[in-house]
Parts: sequence; structure tokens; C-alpha cells
Amino acid sequence: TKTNRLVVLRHGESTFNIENKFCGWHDAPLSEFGIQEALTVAIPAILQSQLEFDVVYTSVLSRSRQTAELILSKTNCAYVPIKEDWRLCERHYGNLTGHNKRDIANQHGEDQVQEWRRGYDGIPPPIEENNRYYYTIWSNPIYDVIPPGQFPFSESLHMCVDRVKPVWTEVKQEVLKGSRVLMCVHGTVARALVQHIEGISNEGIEKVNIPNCVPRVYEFDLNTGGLVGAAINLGDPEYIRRKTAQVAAIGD
Ligand code: DG2
Repeated sequence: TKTNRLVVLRHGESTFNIENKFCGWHDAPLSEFGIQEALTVAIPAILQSQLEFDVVYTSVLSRSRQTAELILSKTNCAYVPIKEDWRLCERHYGNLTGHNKRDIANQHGEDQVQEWRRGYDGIPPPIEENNRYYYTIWSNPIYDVIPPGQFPFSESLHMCVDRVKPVWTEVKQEVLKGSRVLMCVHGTVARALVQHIEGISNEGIEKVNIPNCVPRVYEFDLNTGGLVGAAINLGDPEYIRRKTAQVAAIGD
């Protein structure tokens, strides 16, 4: 049977990830470590598996775009087109945006924070005008493409799953036509994609955590459109386990 592969990847560590702050729609760049993660974790894994791409999808946020550009420039694929889509942005973290995850846990309790972070229908409180990032997010020109009425104030995983769905439908068609696609996205968007692709239940996806820069590879049967085998995370299993546990935790 003829098959084709698709890669889903979360961007490298951002300056907000390193400070353990909720980021969402704030456009934090990659940290120095995040750049190194792209160079020393994602790229060697992609080269070792001899993966090449015909098109790369990113969100309109710098951290996903920067990661994609690093990968393309170091894998002899600098000519590959990048398609930006706002619907691949991280979920909007509402009024949690910019706050330290541990501080929020100390104020509201760990269970509440984990419900906001991982609960399928956990919607963080909507962003308010006195939030430090309220105006920078609203007025960021990267969001000018958003249709009227669709600019969120906060989003659950469920809402993110719904907004990612039409993009996934489009990408799947391209994959099944033989296009080799890399999707360079965010933690919550990667979980939304994993749910669509692997058909995981709403309860099941709450337990999935996505580490930065670990390529997740899917193989599709081009005749049936179905998955061939399970997803494969490229890289050192011990490293992936450690990083996944870090993402799951609230941190200190
Ligand atoms: C993180 C995810 O998203 O945070 O928005 O803070 O992938 O863009 O770094 P990303 C954020 P958690 O849901 O893991 O707390």
C-alpha cells in the first residue's frame, strides 16, 4: 500500500514557558533554550528519519513561525512554503495570560488550575482590561485576519478542537494527495490535532501532554485515508518522558 507521513510538532520553549507563565495569545518569542531545542532536538530527529517537507503549517505567532524557519533553514528546505493560519494559534488563556502557573495554583488551588489547563471544557476566566497583555493582544496586527466576532476572550481545549477542525480537514486532504506536511504548532493545538487524528475520547485527551520540539510522526494509508500503526515520537524515549512529565506538572 502507498503511504504518506505527517509530522506534528510543538514549537521550542518560549520566554513565557521558561518563566512558567501562561502565554496563550501573547506573542512571546522563543527563548535562547528554545532556539537550541529546535537545533538539537527537533532538527537531528527530522534529519535522522530523513523527513522532508513540501509545505509547513504554522500559527501567526512568532514562536511557531520561528521554530518552522529554523527547521527549514537547517534541513535544506528553505524554499518550502510556510502557510500561516490564525486558527492554529495556541488556545487563548483568558485572564490567566501572563500569570505564573504556580502563583495561580497558590491562589486558586492546584485542582482548579489543572481544570483550566487540561479539562476538556475548562474555560479560564475571560481576559479583562486590567490584564497586562489585554491591549497588546487586541491590537497585535497578526490578528487583523480574524473575522469579526471570532476574537476570543478565553478558550477551552474543546473550543480549540473546534477551531482547528477545518484546518485539519484541509491538511488531511493535502496529506492524502501525497504532500509531505509539517505542522509546527502549540501545546493545546497539538493536543487538538492528536484528538482529531487518533480519535481519542474527550477524557483521554485530558491526559495527553506535548513536549516542545519532539516530532510526532503519523503514517496514512493513501487509499483508505486511515492511520497506519500508532504515532511515533522521534527522539530519546527517556528525554521525551522527562519533558512530558514537566509539561504535565504545574511547576514551581
Ligand atoms: C502554553 C501551554 O502553550 O501551557 O500557552 O502557556 O505551547 O504556546 O507554549 P505553548 C501556554 P499549558 O497548557 O501546558 O499550561
